[in-house]
Amino acid sequence: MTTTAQSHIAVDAEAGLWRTPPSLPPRWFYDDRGSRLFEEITRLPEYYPTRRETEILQAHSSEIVQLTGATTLLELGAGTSVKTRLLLDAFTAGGRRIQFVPMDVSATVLAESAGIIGRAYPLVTVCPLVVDFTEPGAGLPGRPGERLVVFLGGTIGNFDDRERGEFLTRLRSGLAAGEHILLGADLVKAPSRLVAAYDDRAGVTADFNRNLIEVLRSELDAEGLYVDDFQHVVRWNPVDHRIEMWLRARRDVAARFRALGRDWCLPAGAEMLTEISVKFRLPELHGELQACGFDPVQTWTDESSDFSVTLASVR
Ligand code: SAH
Ligand code: AVI
Repeated sequence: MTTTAQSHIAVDAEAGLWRTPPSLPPRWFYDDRGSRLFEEITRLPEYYPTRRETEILQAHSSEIVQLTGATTLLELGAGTSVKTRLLLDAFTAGGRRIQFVPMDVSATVLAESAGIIGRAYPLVTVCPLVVDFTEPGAGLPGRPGERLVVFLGGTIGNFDDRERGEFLTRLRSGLAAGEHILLGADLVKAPSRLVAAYDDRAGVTADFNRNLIEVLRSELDAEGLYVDDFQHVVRWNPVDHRIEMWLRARRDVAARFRALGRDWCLPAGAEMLTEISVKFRLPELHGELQACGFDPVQTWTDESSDFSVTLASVR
């Protein structure tokens, strides 16, 4: 990771690790190994969101393109942009040239996918940006009036209610009236399916979760901090309709972060909150969008109504 990333993780660790319960923002999952593990997650039999969202985009990308008329596609938390290629296909179908700006904190994944997409799409000018979409003041590139901001994968669910409101409001303020966003959001369903999607039999999500300990260890120069001391725990929280991922200490943890000059103790059985993944009901999601300055234009779901993609215009 870069020096900037190191100083950021120090700030986030100081703010989160000594709280009750301890927590860290999910962006720290995505070092090179974490990004590769996420890619593996998207192919797991239990993890339906990627397949469902792909189905929706396969069926409706042309319609989405017609409804927006955008010439610049900005993608937040783009990752490998595999699904986004369905939109790029539709945008360039008539020989139209467009600009594509994938944005992500993971510089390696971004550089790789920008190269692949640039070679595959001669009509697309690819301008990758390493950016943290939670940072205030990170403006949106591209010419106002012609942009579509794409936020796929259900990553909007990784914010809590307050963070989501702040994020959408800031996104709105960076866009011009009449521009569009395309938002992928996972939907409420049977808790057993939800828990299985985050606690897969092969243990890939457990490795993804526990990788956070390795990121903390290496980025903050920790001693006494071991991945094997932590157990992956997944719970459905019915009150906040969200999946929660935790790491539970298997034994007393007594670590020292040399980069912070601080000790971190976690008694056996204590837990750290590593990720929330909110699942939505469409009327509520539409209400939130409206409250933040977006008018929902259309929502598509897959045949089983597992996942949703909403196009909304900026008011
Ligand atoms: N959009 C892809 C990837 C989703 S995984 C898909 O639908 O499959 C979440 C992605 O968001 C990862 O690539 C991760 O690196 C990125 N990410 C997480 N937090 C971020 C942040 N704060 N700012 C920018 N990107 C972030
Ligand atoms: C990126 N985000 C939408 C994923 C999710 O489903 O919340 C991250 C993830 N965490 C565990 N599995 C996948």
